[in-house]
Amino acid sequence: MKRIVTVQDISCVGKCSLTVALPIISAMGVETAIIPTAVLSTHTMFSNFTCRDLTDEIVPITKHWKDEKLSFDAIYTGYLGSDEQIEILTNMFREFKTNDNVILVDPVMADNGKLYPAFDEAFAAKMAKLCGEADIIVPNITEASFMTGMEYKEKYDEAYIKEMLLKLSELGAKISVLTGVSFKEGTTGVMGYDKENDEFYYYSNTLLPKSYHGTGDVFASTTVGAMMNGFSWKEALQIAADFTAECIRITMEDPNGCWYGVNFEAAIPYLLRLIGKAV
Ligand code: PXL
Repeated sequence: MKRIVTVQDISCVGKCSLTVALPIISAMGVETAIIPTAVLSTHTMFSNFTCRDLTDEIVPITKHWKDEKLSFDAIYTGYLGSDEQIEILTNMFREFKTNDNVILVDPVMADNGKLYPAFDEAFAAKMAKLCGEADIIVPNITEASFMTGMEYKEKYDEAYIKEMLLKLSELGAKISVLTGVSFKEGTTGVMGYDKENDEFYYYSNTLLPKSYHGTGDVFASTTVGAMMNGFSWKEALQIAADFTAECIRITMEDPNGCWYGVNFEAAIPYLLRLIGKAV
């Protein structure tokens, strides 16, 4: 069985970060070790959330794992809370990188043209460096604009997206992916660039009329899970985009669907069919 480790916060209620990554990647048949970087009562889109930082635990955990000679087929980082955590993760990547494993960084820090409240431009610059240590990165357009210095645009053409992908790839990752990319009204998709093969890949779905928190985490988790199931990066993006769209569709149709996250649980059977693991 493949084993990955994902490093991000645990928002106790919120259907994001670890409460999404752990069940989705496990359901895909992949052992999912975790390092919780902080414990929050909810994600940060709620008011008055509590937060306990766990930065001091990260190095002792990884040191123990080194002593136990544990290795990982993938390392996947999501929401990180501070510059210090980014530094620690940079060192962890160097310690646990092998010729065969995959490092995926989702530089969670911004959306809709703005940084999330906890972050500033200096943090974005540090996150850009962490992206340079990864094999594959999956920012949205806002995050990519902060990391590349390119202007954030709501209306854009293919040339803008391709230029952004080329700038992202200069950070260092082999595969750079932009999420939430649309070239046609009523659609949304992802575009990736493989710098070793100088190849772009675009995949889109019908745009659903509602957006929910945590869908980026659903997408990134599914991408990792699909790659661990032997799918190519392009197939993995397609599986992740289809699954994320299905999660949104199911949530929209649920009269009790909540605002803070998607009903990914109900879409797991669909995901298993997508990866050929349906029972
Ligand atoms: O879904 C990304 C995410 C993860 N973790 C926390 C967040 C967010 C987005 O706002 O607040 C704590």
